[in-house]
This record gives sequence, structure tokens and C-alpha cells, in this order.
Amino acid sequence: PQTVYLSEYRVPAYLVDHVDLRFELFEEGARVHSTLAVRRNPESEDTSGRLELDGDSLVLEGLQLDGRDLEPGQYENQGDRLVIPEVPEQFGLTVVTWIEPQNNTRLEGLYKSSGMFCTQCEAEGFRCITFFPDRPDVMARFRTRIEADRAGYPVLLSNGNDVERGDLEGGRHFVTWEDPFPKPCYLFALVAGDLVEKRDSFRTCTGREIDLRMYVEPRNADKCDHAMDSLKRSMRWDEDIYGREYDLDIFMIVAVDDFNMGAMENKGLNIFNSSCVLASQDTATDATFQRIEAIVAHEYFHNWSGNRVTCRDWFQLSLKEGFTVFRDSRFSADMGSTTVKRIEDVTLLRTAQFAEDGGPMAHPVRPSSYMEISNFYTLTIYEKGAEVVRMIHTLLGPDLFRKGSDLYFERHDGQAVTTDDFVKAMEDASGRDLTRFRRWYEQAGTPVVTVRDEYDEARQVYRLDIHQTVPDTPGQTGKQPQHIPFALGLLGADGQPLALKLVGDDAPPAEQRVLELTEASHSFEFEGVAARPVPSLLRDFSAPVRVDYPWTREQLLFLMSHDPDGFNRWDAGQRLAVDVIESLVDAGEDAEIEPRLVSAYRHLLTDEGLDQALVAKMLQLPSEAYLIELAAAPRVQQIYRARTRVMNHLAAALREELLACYHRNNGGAEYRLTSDDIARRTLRNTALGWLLEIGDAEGRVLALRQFREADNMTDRLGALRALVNSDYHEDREQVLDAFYQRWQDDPQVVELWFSVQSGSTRGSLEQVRALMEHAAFDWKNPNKVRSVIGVFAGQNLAAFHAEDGSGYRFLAEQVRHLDASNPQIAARLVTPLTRWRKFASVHGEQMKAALETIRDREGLSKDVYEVVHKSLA
Ligand code: HT7
Ligand code: ZN
Repeated sequence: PQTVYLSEYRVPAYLVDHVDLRFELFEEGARVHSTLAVRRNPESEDTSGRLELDGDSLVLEGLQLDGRDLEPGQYENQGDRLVIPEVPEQFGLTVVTWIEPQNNTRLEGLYKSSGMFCTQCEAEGFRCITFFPDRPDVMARFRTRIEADRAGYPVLLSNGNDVERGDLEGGRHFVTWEDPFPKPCYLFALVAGDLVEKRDSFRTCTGREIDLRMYVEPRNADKCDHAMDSLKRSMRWDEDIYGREYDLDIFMIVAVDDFNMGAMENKGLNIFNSSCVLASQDTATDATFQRIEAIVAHEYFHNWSGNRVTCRDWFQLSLKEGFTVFRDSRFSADMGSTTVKRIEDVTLLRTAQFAEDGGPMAHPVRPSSYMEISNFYTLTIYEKGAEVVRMIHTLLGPDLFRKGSDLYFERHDGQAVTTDDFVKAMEDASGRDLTRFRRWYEQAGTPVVTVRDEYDEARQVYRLDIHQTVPDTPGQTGKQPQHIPFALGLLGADGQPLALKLVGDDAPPAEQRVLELTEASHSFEFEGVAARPVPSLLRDFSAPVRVDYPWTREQLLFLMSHDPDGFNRWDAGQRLAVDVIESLVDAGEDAEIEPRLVSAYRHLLTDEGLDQALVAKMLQLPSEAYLIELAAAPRVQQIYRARTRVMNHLAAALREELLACYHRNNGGAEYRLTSDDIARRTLRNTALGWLLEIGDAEGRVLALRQFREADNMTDRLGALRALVNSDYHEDREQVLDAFYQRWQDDPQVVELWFSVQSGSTRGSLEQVRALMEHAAFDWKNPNKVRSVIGVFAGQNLAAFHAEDGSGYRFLAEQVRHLDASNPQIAARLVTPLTRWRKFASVHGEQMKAALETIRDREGLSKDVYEVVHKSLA
């Protein structure tokens, strides 16, 4: 496969002003008539007169230029490209293609899911529908006519407004849609199916009434309210916080079962993976409700950050994704608990994005090359990209940041631009120089910030020496220092924050400072410090870096109870738990477990005056994945055993407190989605999980009762998970069976049922293989593949890293199988194996061998080829 380079970007030679589409949909395929109004781009240096259009898996049935058929000698159909060597300055081009959506298992372009037609065009799916300049800097107005059988497909949707509809011969009908906003073809969408419509409306800040519509299969009609409410909250929030008003008269959401990602922001017609939009108290957990709110918001926010202002090319993907994740994250924080949301974001970043940034696929937020763009929808582009925008927000402050975003939207409305244009708007609006800050977009790798401190009692000065390095990553060495906003505070021995005054700095004393690190090394001296303080570093995780500071356990315990920064209080607890677990990895079975960890957890469980949402987070031990990420050469079985030992020890020592916590939080009240209620449910289910972990008999009775009596899925699944992760084998089988009997007709609940089992550390590889034989497992459905195979490799780490290498061989086998039908999902699934260099010798070699079996598969897709070859290089 070919590599595409950012340095080779050229403006398009031809622009398309208008696209007229006509879809004839049939059971045996679809005919697509596309008429393009094309003109030469005056800004292009290419004056050859040669037009090149992208295509993929298309049968060309007709080609006309300005109404005249082109003879075979006048064009060249190269399969992935249609070339017309000589075209006029301006012309109309009609292309007729035949495609087979019913056989499209890649789920790119036009495909069928549960009997309905739907599209996924980002990033390069439109070329699977018709020949077209499939690049985001070609923006056109679309008019789309859809024709289909009326009985089978009563609902026909596309972008914009419906302008005409009517009947056709043979029981068929049509609807025509017109989208007034020029857009790249990746935002095109079409849906045809037998769907029910749920309606609502939203009055914008200027008094326009927007028609809100959700389209779902009839059996899901009662699962739309939460998404609809989330949508209205998002629309209001974007007006309040960013001054962004919705622009069309209609906004539509469609749920489809087979979808490669979470959702897609097509203009005016967002398409969602069913699991990311449908919810009811009975079928969705708190986490699902929160995820839906975040994704609905994310897709809606794209209407401005992505659609009105789009990307010039796919190297700029983080322009829309990083910014939009930042926006949805602030929205979720505003809707719930800011600290909890920050903890969740940082947990994902530190566990998975840091791993990506340290692995073979490491790439900058703005990559400079790729083979397959679908492989670059990564945690680096999304989550690190959001952190980069967040740092701009921290450096500028909220008012100047808003000025910058206003300028960005105003300056670039209707354009396809770059991440640099975004930074420039922020610079111009604020007057700040972000030259060095741009390195965050250019350099891959997680910076390491080393902090050492010294206290001078005689001068009453506390000094911090801070040094940063950015590690080498594939293809990038010798990196420059980055511009890091480093928030910190100092605590006195009484636990009170000190007023910070830097030597030689006129700024008035403050309890928190954001130091700006721009050089490799800095020293900061704080004056008037009466005694050695405890530093609270990188508050609220002000930059996506690793901090290296020689924490003592005393300091961590101190911060756990005194730090006014909620995030750092949680982080101190995590660091302490990591330290305790790591110290046990090489110790004997009888090594003592830090008694102060038990007292700290006891305090968390018993002090009801603490923020219970934060407590619920603080009680979660660092995950195995995070412990593995932190280790230089992780030995997974030992890490797993050490972590389990600590959990069992805590559970046994705190049994009474856990039972009290369970009963105290055993509501009985009406199910609500406030952060208090969510914290309560998290606490009681955490307590239950720990009690079952040690096989507590009373815990077992409570779990069985909760499973039977729960009036919501969070509690029902909490009880199920606790029992599945216990040694009560009979109960385990019984509840699993009862659960399946009750929910087998609901695919989203069956996905939960699958993942509870495949992610259970009590489960074996044989059990996972058995799940794949289950009637509900479906290779064609990405959610099922993820919930069984993906969850096994990502969460059941002791089994995945089994000493005999069986977990690795299993994953390789599934990737080889899936690659033939859905390369995008296959390439994502392979990720855990790509980290083979990190693991101690035997494991690493086994992982590498498994990767080689994938590499050697004949007819490997471009998607999997890129990931496997780069990770073996
Ligand atoms: N912008 C959307 C990306 C997306 C996607 C990318 C590749 C393959 C399939 C896909 N489905 C959706 C989702 C988002 O970030 O909003
Ligand atoms: Zn997005």
C-alpha cells in the first residue's frame, strides 16, 4: 500500500460546486446517478486538464460530459480511480454506478444494517458510492433524490431539507433532499428503512424553531428520550458557551445496529451506533446514559467544529476531533461533576493514549503520513488533541479562549482549514505567542517532566527544579521542549494552602499558579515559605505529561486528605495504591501490605462528609491496564496477583465498612441520573464487588437479592458482574442464564451480557470461544465482536497474557478471520498485540509470533497491513 504524505498536499485541481444525486435502491443492489458541476480551481498550479476521481468497488455503468457519452478511449477506469485526461475549464459530469449495499460488510459507503440502508462516508466511504474527488477540501452543495419500495422503506432521509416527495410506479416512492450548506462528501448521508419517528423541537437563541427528529426501529421507540433530552441540552450549551446557533430547520438522529464507530456527524442527519444512542432505565447502565449524552453532544457540536469549519485534509483530523472532544468534555463536566469527568478523561488518557504514544503507531496530533486514514482515528487525535486545546484554554483563560473561538468560526466559516489556522486564530484574538506551543501538534510522544525540590530554611525559600524531555518515537528523534502549562499549589504542614509568591515576580500571591514551561529546564523559587511544604503538582492534570517526582507515602496520604484540588486528591490515592501494588509484585506471599492504605480506604468508606462522587472514584484501585502501562517490562501475571492480593486484603479488612456502605447507599428511591445518585450506585456496586471478591456469604445474599429486585440496569448488572467475578460458580451460571432469558431480544443488553463474561478474570479463553459459538454472536456486527473479542483482549488481561501464549494466538486468529469482512474493525482489534516490545521476553516473542501470522495472511487489507507492518518494523 502507498503512503500519503502531508508534505505532498496540493490544492485540488478541480472543484465541485454542486452534486445532484439519484439513488435507485433495490434488494439486489443500488444504482447511483451523480451529476457534478465541475470547474477548474484557479488556485491550482495543475493546468494539465486532467480530472481524477476516486472510486472503490464500483461498477461503472455510464459516463457523460456535458450530456455526451464518453467513449472508452476518452477516460480510464483504474478501479480505484477514474481518469479523464482532457476536460474543459467548466463542465457537467454525469456518472452512473452500480453498487451492492447488501454485500457490503466493511460498513463503509452505502450498506444494509437490520434491513435498512444507511451510509458511513467518513473518512473515504463516499468513493464506495460513486466516483468523486473524495477529499474534504472539495465542498459542494448536494441535492439527493432517493427512490425505493414504499412498503419496505417508508422513511427516506438525507442531509438538509426535504423539498419534494411522491409516488412512483411499482409500489415505489421517492423523496428529494436539498442541503443549502456546501460540505465535503464525507458528511453526506442517506438512510432508507422502516423506522418510527420521534419528534421534538428546540427554540434557538434567535427564536427559530428547529424540528428535532429521531428515527429508530419500532422496537426501540421507548428508548429515545434520553438522547433527545441530551440533544436539547447540547444545543443550549453551545449557544451559551460558544455562541453557536443551529443552522438548518431540521436536525435528525438515526440509530443503526451495525456501525464501525460510535456515531457520525453527517450534516443535519447524525447516524448513531444503536449502543450509543438508545437507552432506558431498564436496559442501560449509568455509564451508558452518560456515554450517550457525551456522544450526542459530540456529534451535535461538530455542526460548527467540523461541518461549518472543516478539515483541509485528513492530517488535520484533530482540528475537528480534538476540539470537539474538548467541547463535549466541558459539556459533560457542566452537566455532572467536573472532577469526576476530569478523572475519567485522564484515566483514559494515561492508560490508553500514553500507551499508544509509547508504541509503534505513535504519531503526532497532526500526523505527517499515513497509509490508511481509518487507522488514525486514534486516542492521540481525539484525546490528546483535546488536551492540546484544553492547554490553550488554560494558557489564555476562558475569556480570551472564547474570543479566539469566535474569531476562528467567523474567519473560517465555510472553509476547509488546518490546525495551524486554529492556533493562529487563538494567537490573533489573544495576542499571545503560541509558536513553541505548536510543537504539541508536531511532536509525538508523552513528555516526561522531572521535578526535584529543595527547601532552604534560612532563606525561607522553596525551590522547584523542573526538567522536561520528549521521548523518541518511530521516525522522530531529538525533540524540542514543548510549552507546558504546569499548575501547582503548595500545602503547609497544617494542610492549608500557602500563598505562592515567586522570587522576582510581581504577581500578587495566589494559592495556585500555572507555571509555563517552555525550555528544557527551569528553576522556580517561592519566597516566604515558613516550613517545607508538600507540593501539589500538575493540578487538574494541566498538561498530558508524566510527572516524575519522588513522592513519599506520607506525602501521598497527606495530599489524599488535604489537597483542595479534587483531581490531585484522587491522583495521590492512585499513586499510593500503585506504589503498594508495585512493591508486592516481587515480594513473597506473606509480605506485609501497607497498613496506612487500609486506614486511608477506611476513612473514605466512613466519612460521609466527603464528596461521595469523588469517594466512588477514589475507591477504584488502579486498573491492571494502567499498572502495565506504568511498568517498564510488565509481568502481567505477577501484577494481576499483586493487585488481587491488595483488593482481597482491603475487602477483608474493611468488610464491616463495606457492608455499611452498601446498606447506606441501597436507595430504594426512584431512579435518577444526578451525580449524587450515580455516585450512590457506584459505591454500592463497588462494595458488592469487593465483598464477592472475598467470597463473603452475606455479600452473596445481597447480590442475589439485588439481581432479582433491581429496577434499573446499573444495579442489575452490578450484581451480575459481582457474581460472575466470584467463586460462586452455580450462582454465576444461574444469573447469567436468567439474565439472557430475560434480555435476549435486546442487542444492547446482550452486548453487556457478553462483555461481563469475556472481561471477567474468572473466565477462561475456552469460555470466550464458547461465547463466539453462541447464537447471539454475529461476526457482521462490530458491537458483538468488540464485546467478546475486544473486551477479552483489553480487560481480561491475565487470560489474554496467559503464559502459554494462547491468548495471543486466539486474537491473531480472530483478526485474520475478520480482516476479510471488516478491515477497519480488524485493524483496531489487533492493537494489544502491537505492544509486544514492551513485554518481558517470552511474552513479547509470543506476541510478535502471533503478529507474524497475521502479516503472512494472503490478501491482507491496507488497514491491517499498516498496523502490523509498523509494529513489526
Ligand atoms: N467523525 C466520526 C468518525 C467516524 C468514523 C471514522 C472512520 C470509520 C468510521 C467512522 N464512523 C464515524 C465520529 C466522530 O468522531 O464524531
Ligand atoms: Zn468527532
